[in-house]
Amino acid sequence: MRSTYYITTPIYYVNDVPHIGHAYTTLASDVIARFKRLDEYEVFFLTGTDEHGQKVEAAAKNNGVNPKEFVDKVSENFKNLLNCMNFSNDSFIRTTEEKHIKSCQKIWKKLLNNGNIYLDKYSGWYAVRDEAFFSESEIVDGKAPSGAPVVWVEEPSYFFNLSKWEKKLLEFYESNKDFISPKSRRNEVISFVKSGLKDLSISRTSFSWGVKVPNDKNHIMYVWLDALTNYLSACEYSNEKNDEVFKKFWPADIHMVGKDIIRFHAVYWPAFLMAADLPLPKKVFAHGWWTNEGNKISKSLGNVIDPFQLVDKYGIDQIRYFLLREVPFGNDGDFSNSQLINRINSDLANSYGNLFQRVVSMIFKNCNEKIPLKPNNFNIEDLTLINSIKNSLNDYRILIDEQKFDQYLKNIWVIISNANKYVDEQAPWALKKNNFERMEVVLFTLVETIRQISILLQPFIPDTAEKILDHIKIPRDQRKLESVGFILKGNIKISLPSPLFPRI
Ligand code: ME8
Repeated sequence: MRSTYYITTPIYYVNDVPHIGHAYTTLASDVIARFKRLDEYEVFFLTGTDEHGQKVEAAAKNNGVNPKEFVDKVSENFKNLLNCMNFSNDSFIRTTEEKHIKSCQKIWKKLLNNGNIYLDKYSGWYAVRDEAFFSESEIVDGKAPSGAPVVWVEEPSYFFNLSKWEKKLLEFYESNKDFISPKSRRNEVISFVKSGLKDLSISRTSFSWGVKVPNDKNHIMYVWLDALTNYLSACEYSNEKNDEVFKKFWPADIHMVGKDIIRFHAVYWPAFLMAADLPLPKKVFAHGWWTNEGNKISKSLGNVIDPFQLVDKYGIDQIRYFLLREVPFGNDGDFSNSQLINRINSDLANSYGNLFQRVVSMIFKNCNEKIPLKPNNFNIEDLTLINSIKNSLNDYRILIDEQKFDQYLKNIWVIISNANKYVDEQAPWALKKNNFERMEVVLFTLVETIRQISILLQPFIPDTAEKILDHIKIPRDQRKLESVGFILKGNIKISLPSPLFPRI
């Protein structure tokens, strides 16, 4: 049986249009999902929209429409982003869907029956922008630690007995060292939990845009309990008739999130799951934050980076490559147009694009428009190049499992650069005159290297990799990871290529 792999992105608030930060998280998840499919996993890749809560309700009001009308409209923008960035999600969940609402109510009942919920009264601070509660001691200069404005809230509320789970959480982190990644985030979460957990308010009564609490019509569920449950809803947690999908995919292999929401995913979520007797996800990865030319990206500063415009201007694969190559995943990154243009010109156009262009053109012009037949007289230089990926395939698997996307790409670009050097050193244009047979071996070696590189690049730059693999006529069923280990047979008719990445 094939192994399964369940990967999720956060579900995005529909109070706003999607920006580069949202595209980034889904892109990283998309690359992992695509890689796992290449490696023959049965993948379930989920994304979606978070449509309840005070923030969304307020945004609807500002737009003069009712919340349902508003969320229907704005969630479409997030769906459009999927196409725009060539994301390969298997499902898109919206928290206003019936099956999600059923799932929230199911987990609520489970928590209640297990004795983990009680009714009391909340009084404290609430930040609508963060959709989070804060105690007096957490307030900095009258604001939430994130800088979000807070309001004082006093209302009847159901509580989840989070404090009871403190020890169990710490034990869980201890025996699952990779649960929270990267390490710096893990330390941050552990010290937060060690500093003492307070019970968590999990219902609101002062507004109504949310999932109703079962058997108490005055309360709606706290939007984060509602939102986190999406990961269960999407794999059919509430389907009472058929639990096969749930059994197959839950627990998730990885929740990909930004560092702003690590606490919800690495503290509250595992506590809810433990309290509901459900298995825990295997990993939460919290990546860093993009700024725009040194400034925090925000609507009020008017510096939101629009992924639709970027793709339109530079191309999908160019943006996909840049975002994951430029900054080590996990670190913060600064978006700079000049850096983007540098990467496109140097890495994509001059290195990879040029390698493909010159090798395929030489073959077209000198070898009767055919990739030469596989030779059997490779020398040591040829073999070094041909085997450089083959012999390190497992390293690429590890890099994906550790979310080291930039390193993965760096490794491939070392091979691309070696291949370009090899062209210069072997000088096939000179061989053409005095050793035609050797020229064929050299060109074969190069096109074989391009084949392997392009197979490995499919998760990152799917359109371009496909163009190349189509161009050299690699059958669709020979583009899996394992196919890297094959070797071209050769004698393949090709056409003259057009440039893959126009210089900017
Ligand atoms: O928090 N840099 O939704 P959200 C990098 N609905 N990533 C960024 C970013 C930036 N500047 N800005 C946003 C929510 N992100 C909840 C999630 S999940 C059960 C509920 C990304 O619309 C990053 O992944 O505010 C961050 O965690 C997420 O968008 C927040 O999206």
